[in-house]
Amino acid sequence: MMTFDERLSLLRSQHEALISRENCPIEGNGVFERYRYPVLTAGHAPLQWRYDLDRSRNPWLMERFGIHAVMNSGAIKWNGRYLLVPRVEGADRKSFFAVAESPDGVSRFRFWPRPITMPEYGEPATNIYDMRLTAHEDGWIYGIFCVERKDPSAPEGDLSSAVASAGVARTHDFVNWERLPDIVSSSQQRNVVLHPEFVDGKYALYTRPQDGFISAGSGGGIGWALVDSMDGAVISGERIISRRAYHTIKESKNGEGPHPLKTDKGWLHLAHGVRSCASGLRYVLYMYMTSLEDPSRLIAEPAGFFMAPEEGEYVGDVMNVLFSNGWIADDDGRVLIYYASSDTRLHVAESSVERLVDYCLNTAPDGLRTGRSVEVLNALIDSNSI
Ligand code: BGC
Ligand code: BMA
Repeated sequence: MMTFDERLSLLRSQHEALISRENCPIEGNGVFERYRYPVLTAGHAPLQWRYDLDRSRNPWLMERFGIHAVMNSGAIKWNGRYLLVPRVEGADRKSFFAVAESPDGVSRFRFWPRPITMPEYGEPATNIYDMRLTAHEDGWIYGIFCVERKDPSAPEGDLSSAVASAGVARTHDFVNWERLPDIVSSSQQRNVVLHPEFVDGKYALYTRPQDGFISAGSGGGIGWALVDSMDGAVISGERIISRRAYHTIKESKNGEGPHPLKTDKGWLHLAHGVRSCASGLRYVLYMYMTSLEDPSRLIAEPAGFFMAPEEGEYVGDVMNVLFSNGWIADDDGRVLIYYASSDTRLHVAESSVERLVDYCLNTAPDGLRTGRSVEVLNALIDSNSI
């Protein structure tokens, strides 16, 4: 085994090489380009989070706090800085939030010195994850995230039933967070997202009603609800705007990703869709658009997935999963899409508002049966043979 000094210098040089690595785009399908390297991994966590660096207390320079994964991340461009607020998961399966910053949005992300200490609300959470960031026109930056607690009504011996609700916190600096009451809803809520603008003078939420902790049950899909205040938000009545359907990529569940982007053709949405198969739940990303006049009115939804796992993305802690809860629309029109693979690492893909709108408006919707898909394909072939 190496000496303490040798190990420390190796760890430092490997860490520095990882967090200062440049990234590069890979040509793709014309809709977006994936970047070669993940933007955040467990290895990006600062050494002082993982090791006691004192030689007398830790002569073997052992890891004292295991970081297992860095994934599903909120994203924002804030005062010209590219910030991510990912779900960082320890070896103990608890996740927490931390802030990482990059000069260009695609490489060299570095964590701020400490994780976010999120104030509790009510019964302390067992776990928190998947923050959606919204710079709202009321002047606050909100983070809405899933708060998970053990189901108090689970029978004795059932140690996995849980209750998911939406936690709310707001900040002006990403260090100090004011925790507001969890959103009150008659159903469990895991994927709640705050729309950036007032609608009819109210706060607008994308919701995802579900009957149980895992199963959507009678929950029809991504919902829309208006609430009077974020300080004690109560969801009373949701309208489903992106429905689940039989034999689609969102047969089992779906959920809004980050808040939608405003374009001159409508609101551009990124979401995840889930289906059940022999290898478990398969999570892919899809897109849809809603109207500028009424952000709850669907105007376009291309068939199938926008992004699905590829190659190494399939492998990780929870296989066959792509998940996104953060994107940044930059001043030059490019869109940086932060997506995690298999609950393990965080990647970036690049597109533009113009391209994503073209994708949504010019890709055929799902005809919901195989015969219609062949009609769409034949029409494309016909137009190419003229
Ligand atoms: C996990 C989440 C997962 C959820 C539903 C939670 O316990 O932390 O990653 O989405 O269960 O499977
Ligand atoms: C959950 C999500 C994510 C996770 C996914 C796959 O429903 O909220 O946290 O990425 O399952 O495990």
